[in-house]
This record gives sequence, structure tokens and C-alpha cells, in this order.
Amino acid sequence: MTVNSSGLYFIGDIHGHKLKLIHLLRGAGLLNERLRWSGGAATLCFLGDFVDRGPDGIGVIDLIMQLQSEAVATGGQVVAILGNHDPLLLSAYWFPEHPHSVGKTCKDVWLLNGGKENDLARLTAQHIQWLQHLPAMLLLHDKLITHADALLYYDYGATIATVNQAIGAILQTPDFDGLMLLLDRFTQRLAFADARLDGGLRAQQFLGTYGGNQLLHGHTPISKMTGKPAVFVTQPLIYADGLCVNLDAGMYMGSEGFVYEAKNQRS
Ligand SMILES: [Mn+2]
Repeated sequence: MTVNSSGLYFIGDIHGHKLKLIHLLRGAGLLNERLRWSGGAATLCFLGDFVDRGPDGIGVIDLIMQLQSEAVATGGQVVAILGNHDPLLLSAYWFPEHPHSVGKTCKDVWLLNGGKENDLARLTAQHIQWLQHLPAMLLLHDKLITHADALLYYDYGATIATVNQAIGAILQTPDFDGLMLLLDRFTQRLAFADARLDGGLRAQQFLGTYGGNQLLHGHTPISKMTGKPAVFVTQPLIYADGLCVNLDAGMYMGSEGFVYEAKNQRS
């Protein structure tokens, strides 16, 4: 596939599946055979959840960091936002033995959620700093980007800048209680789902608060919304009267994933 040099591309939750990621990027023309950025001036956005469940979360982060610096050189841009598994890994790194809930430490909870010892062992100061500075939400052209299909962002502010500042402060401190509360709030999902009577209205209000004409998110594997097994999920799920786009293919559940090219809807 030839890359659209002014294109806007998205990839959802990768969860350590680096080989699938390479395959996706190669297929979209965003990565060449030497595994270097070939996206020219295109924009590529990752929706968080780089680690846990799959085999090589640190490898995924390394590749994204590499693409970020290479893309700049050709006028492109690679951006990434914070998932919930990314701060979950940090909680296991900073507070491994700290009690989380009855009889469980932070590290226990991370392991129960697919944490990989191999990722924890390879986590460097550079990775930590990168994770600590990921924005929780972004506006790219006319698209609002979050990891989660959840209202938790309201708890941190009414603008993108205040939300990113508040969540960034928790990770940069790091603030144990704030981190536990953030991870707890990140268990929310399906806030805008068609299964809810008020899903569309909530999506409208969410976009009204933060901006953008469509919300692109990950976090909830599409198969959990449609019942279709993840191995058959090859495209995004557009729902809530077209206001929401779910980009979580469920790569850890067996999907090969997909690259989504957003069309600008400027009128
Ligand atoms: Mn996820």
C-alpha cells in the first residue's frame, strides 16, 4: 500500500505484539524493509496500551520512540497517548510490594492483568520518562483521541490541556494515591456504547466539552462490543451515530490488528 503523505493514521492497543505491529506498519507503507519510517510527512497516532499481555511491550515502545525521531526528519509526526496498561506497568515498577487491595500488592495486580516480567526487567529511565510524558488525550485535526471509551477524563479537567496536566502530574511525581485512583478509573469502559440509551448523547457532550467532531478510542476490544471473535476483527467499529470510532482490534485476543486512516471532515 502506498502511504498518503498527508494522511492521518491510527493504531489501537498493541499489548506487546511487536511483530504484528511491524506487519501492520509495513502493510500501510509507514515502515520500510530496514524497519525505518517511510511515512514521509504522514501523521501516525498510537492509542496506548503498548505493554502487558503480549510478548514484547518494551520492543513496541522502542519502535514507537524510534519512529518518532525518524518521522520528524521527513516532516512527519508520530504521536502516542497514554493507555491504562502503561501506567499499570509503572505502578509495578515504582510500588511493587505496596499493598493494592486485600492480600494483593501492586505487582500482583499488574501480573494478574497480563504483566510480563520481561518488560519490567527491561524498563529503563528513558522508557519511564517517555511514559510519564504521554498525553492522556489529544485533538488531531478534527478528531478527539483518547485511550478509553470512558468518562474518567472529566474527573481531571474540562479541557484537554488541564486533563493532560493533571494526569501528567500524577505520573511525573509519582503520586501513589493518584496513580491508584487513575488505574481504578481506567477500569471504566463502554460509556458511549449503543447498548446504552444515552450513549450517543454522552458522546455528543464529551465532544462538546473537549472538541473534535468524532472520538477515536481503544481500550475495549471491538469483539466485546459486537460479539464477533477478535480473529475476524479487521476494521474499526463506528458507532454512536458515527460519533465514535473504536480502534481496539483485540490484538492480544488474536486479531492481526489494523491501521485506520482517518478522513478529515473539514467542511
Ligand atoms: Mn487495551
